Amino acid sequence: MATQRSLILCKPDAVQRRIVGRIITRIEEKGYKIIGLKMLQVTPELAIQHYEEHVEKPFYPHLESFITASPVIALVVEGPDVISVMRGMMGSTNGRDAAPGTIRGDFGSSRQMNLIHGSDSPEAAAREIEIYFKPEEICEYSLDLASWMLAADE
Ligand code: D4T
Repeated sequence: MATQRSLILCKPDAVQRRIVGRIITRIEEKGYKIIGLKMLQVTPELAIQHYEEHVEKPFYPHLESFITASPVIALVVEGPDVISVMRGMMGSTNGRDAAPGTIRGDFGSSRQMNLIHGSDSPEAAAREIEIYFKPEEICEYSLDLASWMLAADE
């Protein structure tokens, strides 16, 4: 078990559909700690930085139009194995394939408008957190309930 951080985005469709609160509730109910949170407008330059691995792909122009179409909510979330656990909670990329009970499976049926982004590796998380947050925008604090959420020998 590793305590990790992940960059989570509630994408423009989540903001427009007003389900950001429900997505954040799932993160809080899971027991993860939100250590950074803000609303911002993704610019084309930021989209290129974020999606650098996809910039040459045929779907990129559509992806950029979508991600810049409305503000997003960006979060830094911390907790045990949060990167893979959040990916599980999000579900498959395409909402039509995502399992019921996952965020994408419960709230969407699109591949592009898939509501949420979560870092897919520790390296991606470090890179993406740096893109979206200044160090002083991240709050380090302890959760008083932490000793009831994870055993000391885990
Ligand atoms: P993100 O990165 O947004 O959390 O999504 P995933 O990790 O689940 O999926 P991804 O990197 O493969 O794709 C990034 C982003 O591009 C959209 N997309 C993807 C698209 O519009 N058309 C496509 O053909 C693919 C493969 C969806 C998510």
